[in-house]
Amino acid sequence: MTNSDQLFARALQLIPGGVNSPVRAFRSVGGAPFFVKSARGATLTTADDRELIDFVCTWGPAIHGHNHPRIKAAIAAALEHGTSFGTPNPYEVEMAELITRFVPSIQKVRMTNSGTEATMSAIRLARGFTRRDKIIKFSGCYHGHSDSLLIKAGSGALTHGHPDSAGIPAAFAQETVVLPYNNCAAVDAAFLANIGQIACVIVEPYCGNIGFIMPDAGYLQHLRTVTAQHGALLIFDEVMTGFRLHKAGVQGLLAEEAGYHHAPVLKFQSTLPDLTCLGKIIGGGLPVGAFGGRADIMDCLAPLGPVYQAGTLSGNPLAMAAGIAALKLLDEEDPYARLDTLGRKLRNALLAAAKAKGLPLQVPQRGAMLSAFFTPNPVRDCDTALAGDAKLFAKFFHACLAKGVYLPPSAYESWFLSTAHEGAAIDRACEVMTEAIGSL
Ligand code: KE4
Repeated sequence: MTNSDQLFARALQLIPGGVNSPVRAFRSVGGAPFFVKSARGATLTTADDRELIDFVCTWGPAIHGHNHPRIKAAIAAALEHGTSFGTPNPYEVEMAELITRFVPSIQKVRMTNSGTEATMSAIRLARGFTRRDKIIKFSGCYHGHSDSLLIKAGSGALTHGHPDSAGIPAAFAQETVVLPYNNCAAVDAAFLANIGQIACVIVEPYCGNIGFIMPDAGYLQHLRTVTAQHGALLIFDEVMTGFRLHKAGVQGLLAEEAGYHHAPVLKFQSTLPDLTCLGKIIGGGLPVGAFGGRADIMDCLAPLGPVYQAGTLSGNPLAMAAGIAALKLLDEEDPYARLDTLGRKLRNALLAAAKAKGLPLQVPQRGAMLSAFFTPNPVRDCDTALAGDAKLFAKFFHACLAKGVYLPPSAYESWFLSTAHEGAAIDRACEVMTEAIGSL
C-alpha cells in the first residue's frame, strides 16, 4: 500500500468518504484521492513524493502559486503577535481598504470565514433590505452549501448527483427560484410571475462550478436592468472570479469591455452589482470570505441595522495578513494578461490535440480559468455542460494524472492557472494533455 492508500484507509474510518469536502473524493472520476504533504509554486508533492503540476490551485486561492514567499512571510510576521484576538485588528482595516479600492462597487465590506458564509449572509441581507423572501439562482451555479442556495447547485453537488441536497425543508426550497443560466427570457418571466416577491438574483457572473461557462454578451447587463426594474438586488458571487479574472473581478472586465478604464463608479453603473461575494484569493490560502457593496444596504447589518451576521474568526489577523499580501502582489504584478496567455496556450494545445484525434471538444477559457467538455456543442448552461461525455473526461483526467498533471477530479469544475505555471510547467502540461488526448 502507498502512503496515500494508508492515509485514505485511516481517513475512511473517521471522516465521511475520507474527505473534508466531497469534491476531493475522486468519486466521479474513479480511483482514490492522493494525499499531499507539501506544495510550492505550480507543484504539489504527494505523501509518496510524487510531484504533480497542479491545475486545482486549492480551488482558486493560489493565483500566485502555492506557498509564495511573500504570503508565507506575511503569515509568519502576523503569527509573531498571535493568531486571533476576538477584537478589531489593524489588518481588517487594511483589507477593507484594499477590497474597496480594487472593486469600485464595494463601498462597505464585511469579512467572513468562507464563501458559503459570504453568500448566505448576502442573501439574508438582501431579504432584510427588500423585505422580500424569494431569491433567484441559476441551475448549476454553486454558491456554497447554505440551505437556500443548495438547490440545483453545481460543483460537488452536481458531481455527486445531488444538486438538490437532502435535508433542506421544502419550505426553504420553495423560496428559491432556479432558472437556466444565459436565458434572459426565463429571468423576465420569473419576475413577472413573482411581482414584488424577489429579493435578489445571485449569479456566478462567469460560472466556475459547472465547469467554466461564460455569459452571453449582454446577459449580465440584462440581469442588472431587470433587477433594477423590479426593485430586486443583483448579487455577483465572485468568490471564485474575484481578483482572478481582473483586479475588480468580472465587474472590472465588464467595465473594460464597455470602454471604461479606471473609471469612476458611476460611469459603468450598467453592470455594477448591488452586492458582491468574495473569498479564496483574499485569504491567501487561509479560511476567508467577504461580502460587500452599496453602503445603504451594508448599513442594514448588525450592529448598525436589523440584519444579524457574525463570526468568531471573521477578519482574523492571519487570514487578513495572507490576503493582504496576495492582493498587494496582484496590485504590483497585474498578472492578468500573462495569465490569459497561459490559458490560451493550454486551450490551443487541447483543441489541436482533439482535432488531430477527431474528438469533439469545447474549451471555454478566459484568463486563468478554463475547462474541457467532450461535446461537439458550445457549452453555455448546465444542460449543455451535462451533455458532455463525463466518462471520457474521467479517462482524460487519469491519463493526465498518470503523467504528472492534476486536474480537478470532476468534469464540472473550472481549472485554475497561477503565475507559477509560466515556463516549464505550462509547456510540460501542454505536452502531457496532448499525449493524454491522443491516448483516448
Ligand atoms: P467555500 O464555502 O467553499 O469557501 O465557498 C463556497 C463557494 C461560493 N461561491 C462560489 C462561486 C464557489 O466556487 C464556492 C466554492 N467553490 C468550490 C469549488 N468548486 C470549493 C471547493 C470545495 O467545495 O471543496
